[in-house]
This record gives sequence, structure tokens and C-alpha cells, in this order.
Amino acid sequence: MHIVQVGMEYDVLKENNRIANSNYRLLKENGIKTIELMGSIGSGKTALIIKLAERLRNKGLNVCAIAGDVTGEDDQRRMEGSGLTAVNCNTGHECHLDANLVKKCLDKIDLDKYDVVFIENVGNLVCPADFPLGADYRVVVISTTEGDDMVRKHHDIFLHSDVAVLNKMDISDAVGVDPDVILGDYRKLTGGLKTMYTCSVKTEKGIDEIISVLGL
Ligand SMILES: Nc1nc2c(ncn2[C@@H]2O[C@H](COP(=O)(O)OP(=O)(O)OP(=O)(O)O)[C@@H](O)[C@H]2O)c(=O)[nH]1
Ligand SMILES: [Mg+2]
Repeated sequence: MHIVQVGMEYDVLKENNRIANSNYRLLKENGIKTIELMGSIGSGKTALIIKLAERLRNKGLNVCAIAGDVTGEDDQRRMEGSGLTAVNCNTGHECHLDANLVKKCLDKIDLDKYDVVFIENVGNLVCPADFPLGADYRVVVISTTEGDDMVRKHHDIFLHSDVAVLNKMDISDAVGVDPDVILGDYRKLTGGLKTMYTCSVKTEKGIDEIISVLGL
């Protein structure tokens, strides 16, 4: 027998949104700007957070991060190794963070101490779209190494995010990908209203523009 559980899905999303709103209020009460990074596996989310945090620390801002992954502490260790305070957040089986998991991480952070919190979602271009976490900005990061069709294949995540970034511009030629195709698809999807920002975390080209668009 096939059972359709439409009501349950609705309740889960509604409850997530309720907790996301409460996370947002808590962060705002503490004067914190929060940036969530979503995107494909290996697109450079951790690398970008580490680079942005480095720049912000140089400006005198206090920054911390929540490192989301299904299992393991690799990203948290990399962040801590770069001098960025980070809380690990394993989902166990789920392919995305949810607002309740983030709430539990926020409980572990001394919010008085920080100006900016980065949240790295699990590498995935599908599931995170439906689960806002309470951040000011939702950023989606893809990279040239994934081919030129990510925007065409994954409309939702690009439509549910505030800022889109195309990373690994330094190796677009080597992987035979024309960044203009991706940028054109994004323009078409967003009706020309939004720009996809290009960067290379490796060479640091484009990082200043990302800092600027996020108002950091
Ligand atoms: N050439 C090049 N390599 C990069 C760039 N950004 C990140 N990388 C490399 O890409 C690999 C993946 O980067 P991560 O930052 O771990 O990617 P991620 O999105 O956090 O990956 P997951 O957390 O596993 O989803 C690492 O080996 C990085 O050093 C870039 O701009 N250029
Ligand atoms: Mg990562």
C-alpha cells in the first residue's frame, strides 16, 4: 500500500521555520550577523569560510563557525587549525542541517563574544534548500569542477539563496568548463535580477566582492 504523508512533511517544514525564526531573533538580539553556506560536496565551502574569517579577523571582528557534516570532524578541525573557533555539527544520517540542530550548536557558543557566525551546511545541492536555519544570508557555493550544468539541474537551491558563488575559477580551463555558461544560466533562472559572483579561494581573486555583497 502506498501512503502519502503530505501533512507530516508540512508540519516538519513549519516547525523548522518556527525554530529558524527563533534562531534569527536570538542572533539579532546578540548583534550577530550570520551567513549560511550551502553547496555541492567539495565546492569550497570550508575553504571560503576560512578565507572570509581570516579577512574579518584582520578587520578586528570576532568570528566563529558551525561546521555541518553527516559524520566526522574534518571541517571543524580545519577551521580550528586556521585559528577560527568552530563547533562541530553532525547530522548522523541527514543530508542537510535543520534549525533545531543549529539551535543546539548556538547553545554551545558564547554569543556575547562574536560579531559574525558562519554556518556550513552539509554538501548537497538539493535538501538544504527547504530548511532555513535563521541566517541573515543564505549563500550557495558551486565550483567550476562540477561541470557547467549545476544551475540547470538544481533550480531550487539557487532560488532559495540570497547570494550565489562560483568558486575554483583558477582551474576552469583545466577542467574544460566555460564559466560564462554557468553565469548565463543563473541570469536566466533569476530573470537577470541577481548576479552570480566568481572567485578562487586559492588565488583570493573575487573574495573582496563577496565580503562586500555580504555587507561584512
Ligand atoms: N584549485 C582550487 N581548489 C580549491 C579552491 N577552493 C577550494 N579548493 C579545494 O577543493 C577541495 C574541497 O574544498 P572544501 O573547502 O573542503 O570543500 P567543501 O565544500 O567544504 O566540501 P564538503 O564539506 O565536503 O562538502 C579542497 O582540497 C580545497 O583545497 C579554489 O578556489 N581553487
Ligand atoms: Mg566542508
